[in-house]
Amino acid sequence: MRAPDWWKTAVVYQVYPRSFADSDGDGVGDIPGITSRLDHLSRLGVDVLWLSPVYTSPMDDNGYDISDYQDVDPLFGSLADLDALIAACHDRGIRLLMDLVVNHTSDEHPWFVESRDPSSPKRDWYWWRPPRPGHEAGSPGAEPNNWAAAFSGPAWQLDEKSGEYYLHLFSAKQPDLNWENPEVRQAVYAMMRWWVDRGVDGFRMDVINFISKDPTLPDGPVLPGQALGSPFAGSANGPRLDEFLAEMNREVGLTDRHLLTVGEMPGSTIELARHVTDASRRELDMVFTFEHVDLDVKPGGVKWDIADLPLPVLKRNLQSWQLGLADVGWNSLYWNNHDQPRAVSRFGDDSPEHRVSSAKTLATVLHLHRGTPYVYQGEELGMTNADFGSIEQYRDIESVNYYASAMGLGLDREAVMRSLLIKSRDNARTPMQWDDSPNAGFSAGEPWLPVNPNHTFINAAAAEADPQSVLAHYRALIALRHKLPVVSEGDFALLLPDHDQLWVIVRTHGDDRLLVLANCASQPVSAPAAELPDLAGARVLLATHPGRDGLDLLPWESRLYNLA
Ligand code: TEU
Repeated sequence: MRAPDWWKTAVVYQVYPRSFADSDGDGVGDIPGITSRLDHLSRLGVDVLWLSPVYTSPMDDNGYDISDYQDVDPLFGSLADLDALIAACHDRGIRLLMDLVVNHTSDEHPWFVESRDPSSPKRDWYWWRPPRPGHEAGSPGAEPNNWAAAFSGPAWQLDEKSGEYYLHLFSAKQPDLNWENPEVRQAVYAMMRWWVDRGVDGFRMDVINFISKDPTLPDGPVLPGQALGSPFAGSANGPRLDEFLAEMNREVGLTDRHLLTVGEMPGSTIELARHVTDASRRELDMVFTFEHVDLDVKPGGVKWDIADLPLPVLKRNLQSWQLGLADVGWNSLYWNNHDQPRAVSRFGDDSPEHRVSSAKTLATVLHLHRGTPYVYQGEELGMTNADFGSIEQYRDIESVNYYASAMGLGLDREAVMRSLLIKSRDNARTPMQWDDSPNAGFSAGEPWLPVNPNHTFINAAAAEADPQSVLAHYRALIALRHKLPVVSEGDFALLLPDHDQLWVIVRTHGDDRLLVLANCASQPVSAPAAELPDLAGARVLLATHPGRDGLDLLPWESRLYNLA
């Protein structure tokens, strides 16, 4: 039996199945491929595998558009393969988290197919609306409101047959479910129970704060330079979110069965996260905030409008979540995932000189916050952004649509390509780098997305052979979390909050005290002795440059001290 709060000492590893390991040579990763690589996870020491979607899907958004919640897409294998993966995980003491995508289905899901008929009992399972009054269906501006979809264009698609529009906050092939309808909710809960009975240990819930929407679907604010309105003022964190989350928890027995729940919540605030992760409310265990991954955007801009991110801004943001959820609730900790650029390219320095140190230092800093850390596949190797030279190399719907719409609007091509290079989701999706062979040991066939040429030296086999690798550093951090309650439970304090290079953290638990001293810059720095605890006699538990001491730090040098 699991302990109720088992996830407080756990580390989660995210697998993006399409890009992890291909067992059958079709160029796309699959479930047997994952099972064959579980040793990598065991050796890393992670407790949980979060599996991005493997359900039946037309793959408009790489599986986040689901047409059958209770089957596996043939591209990834079969239900039997998934059962085998769950069993193989459990044999190793690894728990398995399914991705739950229930804000929307695929337009090819039978529920939606049925819903296209206005007289069907499923009509109300989605958000169907007539054109804006006084407008003819299909004419410009006839959409029921001004919302933009996340993947470009309006969030409404006209169905010629009925003359009505349906809502899709993501692609037109991802219609939003209407959670106001109790039948929809019961159908989702029944599906979740079916997975729990199959042995899964919890759910990562895709855009779960979007399930409750203001039912009047009001127009959203239009940002300068944008043609359409933002839905997120009206659609995220809707009025019935707490009610739906609590009902889901109760109906599926999420807390009762000690399952892990993490809600992906774009636009969520500390206040909201504190509230929904307050254990006494029995809603969610933790949420994924977007605040720290939205900091490198120009004020008022969208994700493609890239701005510099001063270190104090990043440190203070993470600090505010630490303090905000210190006594109530729980944090998740992440630098990257399948939607975000690679951590080392974005927050570190992926040049040959600094890649290894900066990947290690970023890991130390994140894992020494209080919360549950998430490692995204390849992060533990210090994998970098994709470095694509042409638009033809991109596959991600968000990137491809953004490029097309930006070209349509006459934006500067070079600038758009630069934004994609830095922010495209495909940066995270290039195949996992297992070894230095031509396809990086990922596939015997032609990979669906190009392998990064740097796999010749950044790969798991090379990391295994090197005791100073990024991988070895992650292993040490994960082992420390399991061993020392001060890592998982200790109070958090940030020192030198305004220092623009140093990230200094103190963790305290009873008599135990740890200090992180990290230079988060590609220049050396001298740490101010007067503003730090006395380090004389402190033992170094983990360092980027073992054997060195003193307060003069090399670029990206960091140390974890035991002060007790
Ligand atoms: O992402 C939700 C989300 O809001 C963003 O991360 C989005 O993917 C995009 O990057 C904004 O720029 C979740 C999934 O993680 C993502 O892969 C899906 O595409 C999306 O929901 C729709 O299911």
